[in-house]
Amino acid sequence: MGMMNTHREIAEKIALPDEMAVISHMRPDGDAVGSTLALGLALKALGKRVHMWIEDAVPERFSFLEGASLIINPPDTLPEHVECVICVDCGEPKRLGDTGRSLVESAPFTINIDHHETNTLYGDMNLVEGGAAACACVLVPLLDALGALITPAVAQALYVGLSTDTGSFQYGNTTAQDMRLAARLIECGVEVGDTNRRIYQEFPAGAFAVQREVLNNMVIEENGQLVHYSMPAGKCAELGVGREETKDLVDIIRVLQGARIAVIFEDMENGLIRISLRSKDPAIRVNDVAAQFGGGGHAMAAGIRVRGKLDEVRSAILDALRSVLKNSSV
Ligand SMILES: [Mn+2]
Repeated sequence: MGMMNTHREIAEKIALPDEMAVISHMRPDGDAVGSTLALGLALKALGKRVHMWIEDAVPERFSFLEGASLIINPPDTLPEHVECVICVDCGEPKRLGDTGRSLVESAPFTINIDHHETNTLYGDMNLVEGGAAACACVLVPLLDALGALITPAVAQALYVGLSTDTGSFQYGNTTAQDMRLAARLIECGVEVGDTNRRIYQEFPAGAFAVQREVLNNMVIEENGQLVHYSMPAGKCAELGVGREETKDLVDIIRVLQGARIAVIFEDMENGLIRISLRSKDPAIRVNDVAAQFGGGGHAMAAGIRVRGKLDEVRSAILDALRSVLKNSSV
């Protein structure tokens, strides 16, 4: 545990077993789905028997990816012949969900491939690049070391991971090397227009009901520096949408011109309040505020899950954010 390995060492280890599993974090995003599929499909093409596991369904917008239907919920027990479980895009075993975590704990060998700075190096072997924009970026040199072919399906899965984790190449984490990787993936067969249309320009009707709700009820304060929205208990049912439609709500309000902090408060109806925090100002580290309430994340994107009442939790967190704004006034 705790040791870092090279691409070469991991490739040599992966080459040995006949049957293995690839697993990623619950509530999967594009990089979780894309990394699971890219590695899973590449290993299958090398003749391995491969299981692909993610707790919670693959989101609708990624279900067009070739092989997406091969991703299933983690089984209750480890299949008999699985010799190795490879975790991708997952900073800590807890994020795999209860079933996934117990599978990893019972696996004869685990490999941890990730790009979260906070990764706990929980694998028997670990390949973690904290500075990489996406787990997909960490996987490509490994696929090369394995001698795996980047087929159009593998390239598309990697491209979706890279594109979604860089905010379609808009976030500051996007490097020239990422652009070169994107170019290589396009050369390997990614259809850029079709892929981007499917992941960014095809929202189900329910998503509009949620967007209307957010835009009608968002609160702007502190001279426009702080914008927030609260989703009360029962709202999803009232709008006729599932929880998966509430995943990226903070992106709807964070684009407010002049906003420095955007927050979504969501009553999860199980006694928990979920909070998503975004900073648009490098001087404001929302993960520090999240840490005060038992949460964490990145400096400009953090989250909290806390037990309590929506209005009480909200007023405590907003107070903390207002004082952060006061102490770093522009
Ligand atoms: Mn990722």
